[in-house]
Amino acid sequence: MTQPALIFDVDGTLAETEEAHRAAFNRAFAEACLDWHWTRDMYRDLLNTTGGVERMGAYRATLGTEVPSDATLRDIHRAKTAIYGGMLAGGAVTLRPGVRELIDGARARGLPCAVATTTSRPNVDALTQSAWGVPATDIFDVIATGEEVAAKKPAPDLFQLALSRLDLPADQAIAFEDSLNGLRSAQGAGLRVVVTPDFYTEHQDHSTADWLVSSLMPADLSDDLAHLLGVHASAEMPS
Ligand code: XBP
Ligand code: MG
Repeated sequence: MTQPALIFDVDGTLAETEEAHRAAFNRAFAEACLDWHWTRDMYRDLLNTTGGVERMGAYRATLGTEVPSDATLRDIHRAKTAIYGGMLAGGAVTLRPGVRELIDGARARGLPCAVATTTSRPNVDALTQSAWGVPATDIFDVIATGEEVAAKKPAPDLFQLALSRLDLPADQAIAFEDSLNGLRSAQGAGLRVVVTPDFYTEHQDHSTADWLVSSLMPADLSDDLAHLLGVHASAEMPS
């Protein structure tokens, strides 16, 4: 088979962004004079609901209240996105080990690289600006983000949208994910999936993944995956 296109999740996969998201939510709550504060333990459960607005709605439901209104939650989420963008511009997040080398190497070999993420387009640009100093379109051939689909992960819509924009069938691409919701989404679109769990997802069952790896560094890839990606286990020269 020819080398596959690569479709990347963003949050948790390209970078451990969720602590920045959580801090941005908490700052936005405080600025809105809302007495919500999400701890790490709460956030681990809250992440089962993908999408920031949906996550706030799910939390509101646990409180048994209908306030703040949906419109207010959307306003708070807009503020949260601005806060998060500022945090990334200030260098709050770096790429996970191996990500830069994998993507830069794939691009150099002409493999299409795409994004399929629940988060919004400004947040994808914030990450590529911070990590590569360029907008997302300079790194990724195709970008599919949460505001473009009817159903977020674990629905397959985001990966289906990325595949249709790549103009490729699912068997000519591989998805990279960190979470069970993401794994289900990618598998629902018929993709083979590499899962690299992170701080917030390591407790989940990712056993149905095609590859389960601790990082995307060459040394952590299985031989078949490294071969498929055209990655060599060590770039070191023999001494
Ligand atoms: C990540 C998410 C996102 C972020 C917050 O899911 O669920 O909602 O936590 O982003 P995945 P927004 O990595 O599976 O795509 O607040 O911009 O929605
Ligand atoms: Mg993720």
